[in-house]
Amino acid sequence: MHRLTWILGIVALLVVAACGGSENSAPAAEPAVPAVESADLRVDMHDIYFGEQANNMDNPPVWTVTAGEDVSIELANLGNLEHNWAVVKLGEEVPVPYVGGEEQEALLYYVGDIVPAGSTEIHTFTAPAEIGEYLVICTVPGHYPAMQGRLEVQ
Ligand SMILES: [Cu+2]
Repeated sequence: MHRLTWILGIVALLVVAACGGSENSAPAAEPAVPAVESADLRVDMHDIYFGEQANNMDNPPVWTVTAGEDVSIELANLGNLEHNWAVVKLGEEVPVPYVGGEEQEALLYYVGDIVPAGSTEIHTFTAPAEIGEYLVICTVPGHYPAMQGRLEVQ
């Protein structure tokens, strides 16, 4: 009788150990790499331009959205300076030369404010309700007009 109790105890311990082992191994079955977040728009920020080429004044990058929709935007600062992405109200002018700060009245909104050098941020904003082609600028002093693009609202 004593021996049977002892054997049952050992079996019980083994079962507990086996269950514990399977619980511990469960997290290892999950993906090691987290899923990549995807955004509706991607904006590459360089020193000192948006997009792929340093010719924003002649050929600004265009990002297209639907009026009034919620938009996620990835701001990838690939440069060594800080930048931002700010939408200017329709029909408003931004002074040139641009020293920063004087655009406040003309801005519809900033998205994400300042993006530090070498970092990527994902933000959401609501696209303007009014259809049109909006000027987008970086409001860091001296970056406009070299750093600009267009937000096409359809
Ligand atoms: Cu900038």
